[in-house]
Amino acid sequence: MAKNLTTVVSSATRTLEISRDKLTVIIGERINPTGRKKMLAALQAGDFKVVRTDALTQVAAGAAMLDVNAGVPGADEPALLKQVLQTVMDVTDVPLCIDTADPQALAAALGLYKGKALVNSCNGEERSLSAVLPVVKEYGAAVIGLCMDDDGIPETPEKRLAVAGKIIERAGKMGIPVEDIVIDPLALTMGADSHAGRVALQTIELVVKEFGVNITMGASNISFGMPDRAYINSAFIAMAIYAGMTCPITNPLVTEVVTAVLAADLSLGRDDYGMRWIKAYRKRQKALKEAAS
Ligand code: THG
Repeated sequence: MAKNLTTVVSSATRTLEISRDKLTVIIGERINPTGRKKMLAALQAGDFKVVRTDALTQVAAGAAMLDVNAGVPGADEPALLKQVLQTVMDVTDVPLCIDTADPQALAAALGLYKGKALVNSCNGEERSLSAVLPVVKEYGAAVIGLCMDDDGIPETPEKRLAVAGKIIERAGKMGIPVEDIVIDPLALTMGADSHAGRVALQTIELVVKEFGVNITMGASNISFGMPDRAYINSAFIAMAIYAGMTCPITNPLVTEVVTAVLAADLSLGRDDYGMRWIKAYRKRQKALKEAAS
């Protein structure tokens, strides 16, 4: 059983520790034009109002970090990602997760970012390891490692563990410490494969036991194509937290998901005196009263 590691990320003014001994860190997923027509159209038109609003509402709803993705087809991604990132840094001080598959956009964003970012992501493919890890090292960032490689996404938890191990080993050889690697076991949709949830959960258990690293996941992927996604997502996220996930990438505007995270932290003894749960309850009550008046 490996020791639980702490990943430290920061903004210009705030430091955040991600660990299984602390409250779960929600990484707000919404600053991402993929699958969001309104944001895509706004970014294409050079309008950053939606980005500003999404940053503020997600933090108000409980996101302790924000994922920033500017993947607009045909756009100059290094330039656009920098603009989106600057917009987010202008309105909030939570640490950011820079979500791009383009190494040039990544370097441009890390050059602009103030603090220690979480890079989203590299995977076990040779091409990815050799392009992303040197940039991560140069800027002293932390990085998400996806459990997939040149052969695709492995079907079994054991094979995903092996990919995680390969990423951790390669990062270590480059001088990136193991605590700065956050593993994503990969949540695929259960709409296509009913075992997708179980495989992700078992991968979390294996990776945590072997390496003690922090774990993230695009936790709403699991329910794509299913009805009543919020119920699925909230049950799944609570189970994944018990298995060892520490920083889910998800939508904090969905009450079921946020309350499931709070209840999971309470149930695992991370919420002293239930103060956080009670505070969130009062906030919901206040919002209800304001909506009624
Ligand atoms: N792992 C890592 N990073 C990731 C993912 C992952 N980044 C991208 C993605 N997956 C996580 N981000 C999102 C963002 C949005 C949605 C899901 C995952 C989403 N959007 C709504 C939909 O498609 O129904 C649109 C909602 C809206 O318009 O408000 O669900 O797995 N490391």
